[in-house]
Amino acid sequence: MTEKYDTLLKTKMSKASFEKLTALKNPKVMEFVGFFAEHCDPASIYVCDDSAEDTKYVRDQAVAQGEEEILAHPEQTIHWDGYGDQGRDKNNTRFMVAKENLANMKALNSIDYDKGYAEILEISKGIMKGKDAVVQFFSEGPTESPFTIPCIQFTDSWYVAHSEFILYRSAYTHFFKMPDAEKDKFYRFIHSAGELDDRNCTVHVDKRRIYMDTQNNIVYSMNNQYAGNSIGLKKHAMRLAINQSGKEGWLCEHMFVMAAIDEKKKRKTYFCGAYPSACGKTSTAMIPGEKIVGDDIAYFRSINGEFRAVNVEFGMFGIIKDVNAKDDPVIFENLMKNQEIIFSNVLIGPDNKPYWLGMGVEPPAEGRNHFGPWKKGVKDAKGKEVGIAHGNARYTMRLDYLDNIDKEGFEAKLGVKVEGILYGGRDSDTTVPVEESPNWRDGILLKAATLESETTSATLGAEGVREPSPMANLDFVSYPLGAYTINNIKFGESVENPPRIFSNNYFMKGPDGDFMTSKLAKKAWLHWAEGRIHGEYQALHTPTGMIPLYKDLKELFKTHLNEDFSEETYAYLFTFHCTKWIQKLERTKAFYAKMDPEAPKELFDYWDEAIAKIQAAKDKYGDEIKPGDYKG
Ligand code: OXD
Ligand code: MN
Repeated sequence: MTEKYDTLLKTKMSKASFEKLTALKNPKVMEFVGFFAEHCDPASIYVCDDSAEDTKYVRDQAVAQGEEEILAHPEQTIHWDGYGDQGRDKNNTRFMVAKENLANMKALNSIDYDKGYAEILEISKGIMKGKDAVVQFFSEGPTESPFTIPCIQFTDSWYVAHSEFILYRSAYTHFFKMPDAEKDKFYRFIHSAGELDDRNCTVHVDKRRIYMDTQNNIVYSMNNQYAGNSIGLKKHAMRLAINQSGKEGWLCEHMFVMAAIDEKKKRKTYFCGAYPSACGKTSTAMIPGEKIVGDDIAYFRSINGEFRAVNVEFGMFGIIKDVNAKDDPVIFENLMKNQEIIFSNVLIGPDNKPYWLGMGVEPPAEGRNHFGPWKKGVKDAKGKEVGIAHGNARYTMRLDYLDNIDKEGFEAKLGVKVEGILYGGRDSDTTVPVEESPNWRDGILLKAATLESETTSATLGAEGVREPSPMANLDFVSYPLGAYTINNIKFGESVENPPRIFSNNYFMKGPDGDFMTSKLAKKAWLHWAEGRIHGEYQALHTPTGMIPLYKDLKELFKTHLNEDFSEETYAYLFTFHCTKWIQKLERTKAFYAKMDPEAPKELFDYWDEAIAKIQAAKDKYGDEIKPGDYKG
């Protein structure tokens, strides 16, 4: 059985690659690689271990095969995804689900298992013909730790392989050391960029499919390059892990991990945070003076009864738009250095340097971007003017280049003890900048499940529409939303001291429609939360939680930002809006009912009680309750 594909593999692999593979003595690895070697039929397959030579070889191949080009800083490269392959393809990303389970997975974009499997095998048959493929071994989270999820990636894209060496921990040795009993516990990712055009971009994006089998922990991704579609270890593994964690009672969340630092008190307090896109996630993780552990995905496990988290990744695949010297000095400075970075979908000027939207630098009037040769004013096939770079252009970079990395948390095999969780949404008129939840359960149901993001003039369609985004994790939740929400509640309640939960909203607008605080005010909100965790500040009650006292914020603004924070601004920002909150909870209820017809009644009962409480407050104190007026 194990030898089934040996003859074939020997024709496609060097002796060294074949030996690396067989040295693992892992029948499931051999079966996976053998099956797709035969089915996708690449000309050759290179097997990587954890050596520096292999990491270098993969980058060199990405350049030699034309998926990346070297820039003016020779350690930096540019990769372009096709014009129609610039973001996650939600429509063609589907869970393969057995017929009998299709009904309650409907809202999660599923496909009948047999139908999906037949379709993906058809699309992938011979898809790698004439191409060189690569096999890599990685770990989600640190290797050899209770958090580790081993993964294998088989791809014909050297850009994907290069990105993964930057973004994840290479784990060939971990596979090598796996005890026999665990040899079949790993995730498998098979990817092909498909046929490439003369710019080395995927041709058949109409046949782009990302099909996930959460029963067998395998993801098939075909005819794409954009990292959110192609990189198995990122959002595909995340969906598999969410599913697994639901069965096993832990959590995989779309969250950063950071440490708030109180220099004077010599305190380091770990926070995790979930924010829908464009709601302040990266800028919170990168607040000057604090430390970052990870910017995108966290696993939570109870370790000896403690709530502990790891950053799943080793690098960041960050949105580059608006990264500039003023707003994001640490990242900007790193992007300017001659160090290993893959830029994607930015403009490369005649000087062979990268330019992007919101860079704070005058861009050249011509160059090359995701559209091809570009000149100011150029229009695409639909007559739409092409900007200098795509709004979703990215940089791929190791996290440990950043001088604000928290090395201790980044390396910790047992993760860090999390003391605070932030859920940050975007609304211009309802939720306060920071509010603490009385307990874990209230936090999940009133802060996490109710998260919303309001459309802005920067997004397509109408402005001011609230889009529900429970836990900012909706795109990746891979089992019914009700059960996922219950698992969140249960997990926190199972540990001794669950983190305190806080909500954030950095986007409340003043009476004249402008923001009322500077962009860095988030540092004051964070340090209020940090102080609360350490028992430092009194709080005022609202129908949904606890808010700061004016005197404490005044001091926090002075100490951390050297800014004056006025009492009028405080009173405005921290006013409780009864009707708006009731509407928000009604939207949450309707959304849950739509997304998961089986969602447990206890969730709706909870929200109905919360609505009744707010209604009673409204009857007693009026629709708009000033801070301090509410007495419970
Ligand atoms: C995302 C990302 O799309 O992290 O969430 O890239
Ligand atoms: Mn993300």
